[in-house]
Amino acid sequence: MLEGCESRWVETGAARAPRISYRTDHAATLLAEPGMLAVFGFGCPGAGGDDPRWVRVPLEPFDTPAPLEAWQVDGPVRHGRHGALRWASGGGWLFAALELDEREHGGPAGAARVAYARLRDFIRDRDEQRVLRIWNYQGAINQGEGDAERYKLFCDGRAEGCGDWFAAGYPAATAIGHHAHPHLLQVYLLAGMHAGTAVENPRQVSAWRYPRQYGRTSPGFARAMMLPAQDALAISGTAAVVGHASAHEGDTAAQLGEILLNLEALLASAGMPAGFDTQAPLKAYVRHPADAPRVRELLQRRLPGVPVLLLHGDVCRSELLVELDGWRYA
Ligand code: 3EB
Repeated sequence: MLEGCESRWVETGAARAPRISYRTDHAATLLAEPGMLAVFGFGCPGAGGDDPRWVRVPLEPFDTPAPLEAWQVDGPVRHGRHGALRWASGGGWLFAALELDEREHGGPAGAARVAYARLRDFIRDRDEQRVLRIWNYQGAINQGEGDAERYKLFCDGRAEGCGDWFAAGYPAATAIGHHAHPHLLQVYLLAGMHAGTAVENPRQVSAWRYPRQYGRTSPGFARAMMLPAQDALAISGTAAVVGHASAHEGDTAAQLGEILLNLEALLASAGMPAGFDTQAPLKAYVRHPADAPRVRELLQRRLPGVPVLLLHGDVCRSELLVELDGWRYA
């Protein structure tokens, strides 16, 4: 008596994808629900207590009141701390999060190196060894010139901290600049017991093959990750990058149009049905607050009914004004 996604579970033996959704409940209410792996508040929301599953993402939402993001899995959830690292596991999934003060680690590169080394060390002893999706939120991401731009230093440190961790293939990822404490680096991830399938975008050069002009260390991420049961696609931060070049400099609406073309190409490349639906939670990171109403209006027109959370965030190339990421369920 199995139907829908559950039949995929039986076929592959892999756990059903976490259900990611935006919810208007209080954090404590969500954390008390069965199978709650993690709950995210945006900006500086009220207390979610000291539960390791409660995450304050340092990006201001453009909607008030902003919803919380909930990750829910099948089965009981355990959680704990490992030094500064917080984790939760259940249903074959692992959530882990770490916030560092760059000043304690010699700057952006050192902090990224330590963050990735600690996450790697922690995950080494876990059943859930396969990192599928990572989020990185860095302060003042575009500050500094050339190879000394803070995002590029982050890329250097990330690669050092990873070592050969992702030699077999990169996870999907997002790297966005926040406007909270400038020295705060936040990294969190989703891992599972089985490998996913990395998906690249035929319209875009793979990030790890970007030419030298974008930095000493190419960013290590896949454009998307199909989860092991093939029931959900985790979509990396997607900007108006075509080939390896930034498109439509200075034109937010045109960049958004290009992003939607990139997303369509990515879904096709993943073998996913075209378009997004009411089950597909997306985020739009908008550099200039003045652009937020226009971005919201365009997204409502182009993606009607799709839950999109608008956040104030800086894309890692200063000429890029908007970026989308999120999930597409099969
Ligand atoms: C891009 O396409 C935009 O460094 O982990 C998107 C997603 C971007 C992830 C990362 C960077 C990262 O190159 C930037």
